[in-house]
Amino acid sequence: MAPDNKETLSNLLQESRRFPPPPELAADANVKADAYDEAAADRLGFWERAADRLSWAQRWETTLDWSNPPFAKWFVGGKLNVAYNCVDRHVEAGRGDKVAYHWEGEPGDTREITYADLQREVSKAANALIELGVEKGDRVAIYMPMIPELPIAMLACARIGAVHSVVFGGFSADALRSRIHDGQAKLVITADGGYRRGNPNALKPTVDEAVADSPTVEKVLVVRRTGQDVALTDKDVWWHDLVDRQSDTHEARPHDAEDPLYILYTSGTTAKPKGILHTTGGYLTQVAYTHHAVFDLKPETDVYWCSADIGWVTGHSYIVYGPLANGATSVMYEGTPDTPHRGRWWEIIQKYKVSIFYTAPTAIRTFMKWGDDIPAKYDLSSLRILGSVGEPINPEAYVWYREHIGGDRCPVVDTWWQTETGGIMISPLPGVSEGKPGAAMRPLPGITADVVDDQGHSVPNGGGGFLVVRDPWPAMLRTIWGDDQRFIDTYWSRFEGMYFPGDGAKRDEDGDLWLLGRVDDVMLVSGHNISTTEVESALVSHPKVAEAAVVGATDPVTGQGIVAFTILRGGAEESEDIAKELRDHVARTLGPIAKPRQILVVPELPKTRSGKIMRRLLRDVAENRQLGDVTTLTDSSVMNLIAEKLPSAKSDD
Ligand code: 6R9
Repeated sequence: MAPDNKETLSNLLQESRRFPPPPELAADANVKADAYDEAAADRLGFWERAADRLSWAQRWETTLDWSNPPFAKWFVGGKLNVAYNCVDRHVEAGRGDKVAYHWEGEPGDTREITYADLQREVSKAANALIELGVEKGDRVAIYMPMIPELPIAMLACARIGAVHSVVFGGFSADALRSRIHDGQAKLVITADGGYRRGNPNALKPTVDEAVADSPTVEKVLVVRRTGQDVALTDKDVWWHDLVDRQSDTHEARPHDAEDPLYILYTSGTTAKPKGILHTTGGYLTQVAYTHHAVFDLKPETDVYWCSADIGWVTGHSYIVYGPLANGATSVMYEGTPDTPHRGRWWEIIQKYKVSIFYTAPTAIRTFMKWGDDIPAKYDLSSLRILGSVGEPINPEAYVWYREHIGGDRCPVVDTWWQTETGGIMISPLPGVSEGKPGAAMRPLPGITADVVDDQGHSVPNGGGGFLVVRDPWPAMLRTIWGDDQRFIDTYWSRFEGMYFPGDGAKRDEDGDLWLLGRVDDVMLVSGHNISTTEVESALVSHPKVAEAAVVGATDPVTGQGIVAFTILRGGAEESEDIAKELRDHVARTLGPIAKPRQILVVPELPKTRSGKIMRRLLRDVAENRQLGDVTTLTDSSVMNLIAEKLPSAKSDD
C-alpha cells in the first residue's frame, strides 16, 4: 500500500452463502465454543492446559516471559523431548502397532510405518547422527524427497537437540548452498533422488554442487531411493550402511523448552531468504493443539492427509510435528497429483479411507480446471473435514471443494498462518463455526489477531486494513537466524507493540475475518485500495474461469489499472468476447471501480513451488519490464507463454 495513503482496504466482495457445522460433528467436537471464552478469560492458563497435552520431563516455571519484546520465551524452565512426545510416548501407552504413516510412493510402492517402527527408525538415525559427530545445537540441512526417511531424519535431529534446516527438494544448488551457509550446517541429509511425474528426479548432483563450496559440511548422509547412479565423494555416507547397523534404542534426553528445534527459510519472493527460527516447547504445544482443534482429530478412527511437501512449514507442522504429537494415522504421498493420472489423489483418499484432508487453494483450482468428472469417479465418502492453506481461498473454489470433494457434508476450514507463526492462527473450528466461503473467520482461542488502519487503530466491523497479532503466541518465531535486527524491522516496526505479518484483511459485519493477500499486492485505483484477492475471487466466480491472478499496473489516468490473467475451466472455450464478458462480470460483482483494464487468457500462472501466485512477475509483464528473479518459479517457461499474450490484450473502453 502506498505509504502516504491513509485509506483502508475497500470492502467490495459480498458473499452470503452459509454452511452450519454438521450436528453430529458439533456434538462430538474436540473443541467447542466455550474454548473462546475460556481463553479470553485467562489466555496464559489456556496455553498451559494446551501444553499439558504434552509430556514434560520437567514442568515450566513461567508460562510466558515477555520482558524483552519482541523476544518471547514460553514455558521457561520446562524440559521435554519433541521426538519422545511424537513417538515414544505413544508406544509406551500401548499404541506401538498403530500406523503413523501410510506412505505411498509415486510409482505405487508403499510402506506402512507404525509408531513402534518409527521409534526404532528414529532411534537408529539418532545413533547414526551421534556417530557422525553431530551434537546438540549443530545444524543439519535436509534436502530430500517425500519419503519416510525425511520425517525420521527430522525427528532424529529433534531427539538429540540438533537443529534441522529442511530445504525443499525442488530448490536449486544455489538456494541450497545459501541456506547451508547461512545456517553453517555440519551435515547434509539427502537421497539419490525421488520420483516426480513418473521419473526418477536426481537430488544428489545438486547437493554435490552446493556442498563443493560449503566448508562447514563434514558429511553427507545419502538415502537410496531411486537407485540412480551416484558419484560418491569422500564426504558421502550411505544411509543403509550407517543407519541400518545402529542400535534401535536411544534414550531421548529432555531439552529446554526454548532450545532451537528448527530453522526454515521463508518462501519469500524477494531479497535474501529469512531463516525463521522455531523452538521446542511452545511450538509443539501450538501445533499439537491446533491440529487437535482445527481438524477435530480423533486419533483412534481418523485417517489424516496433508498433501503439502514437508519442505514447507505446512509439512513441518501438519505432516510431522502436530499429527505425530497427537498420535494420528497419516497418509504421506511422494509424488504429483497427475501421475500416473489426474485422479491419483482421489484414488489415495479412497484407498486409505482418508477422513481429514488438508490442501491448498492452488491445488483446488487446478482440480476445478481439470473437471468435476474426475473426483466423481472415486468413493470419497470417508471424508469428514476439509482444510485449506497457503492463499486466500476464493469463495467459488471453497464451494467447489465442499461440493465435489466433500460431498456437501464436510466443513471446510480455511486456515491462515505463516512460516513465522509456526502454527494455525485464524481458522474456523469445524464443530463451532458457521462456514462462510472465503473467510478464515476468527482467531483461534488463545490468539489475539486484529485488523487495524494505517495508524494502528482497530477498524470497525465492515472495514478493512492490516492484519496484526497483538500478543505473543507459543509457536511464534523467536527470531531470524543470526539477525535479530531484521526480525525487529520486518515484523515489529510497522505498528508499535504489534506483530505485522504483511497481510491485508477485512472484518465483516459479523466481526469475522477475511484475508486479502499480501499488502504489497494491494492495488491503488483512482484513490481506492483494492485487494487483488477480491478481484480474483470475482473472476473465479464466473463459470468459465478456473484461476485468476490480478495485478495493478501503472496507469496514467487512475494511478494503477487492474490487469487480470485468467485460466479457463475445463471445457470453456477462449472466445473473442470473453474479455468483455469477464470485465462486465467483475463490474457487476464488485462495482465499476474494480473493472479490470485488461484481461488475458493464459495457459498457466507463475507460482512458487509451494503454489503461491507470483504477482510480482505478472506486474513486470503488465508494465513491460524485464522480468525480475524467476529462480523460485516452478516452471520459468510459463512467463514466456504469458508475455506472448500481452500485446493482443487491449482494453475495450
Ligand atoms: C502456511 C503458509 C504465508 C502467507 C501468509 C498469507 C498466505 C497462508 C492463508 C493465506 C489467506 C489463508 N496465506 N494461508 N492467505 N488465507 N488461509 O502458507 O506459510 O508459506 O510462510 O506463507 O501465505 O499471505 O502471509 P507461508
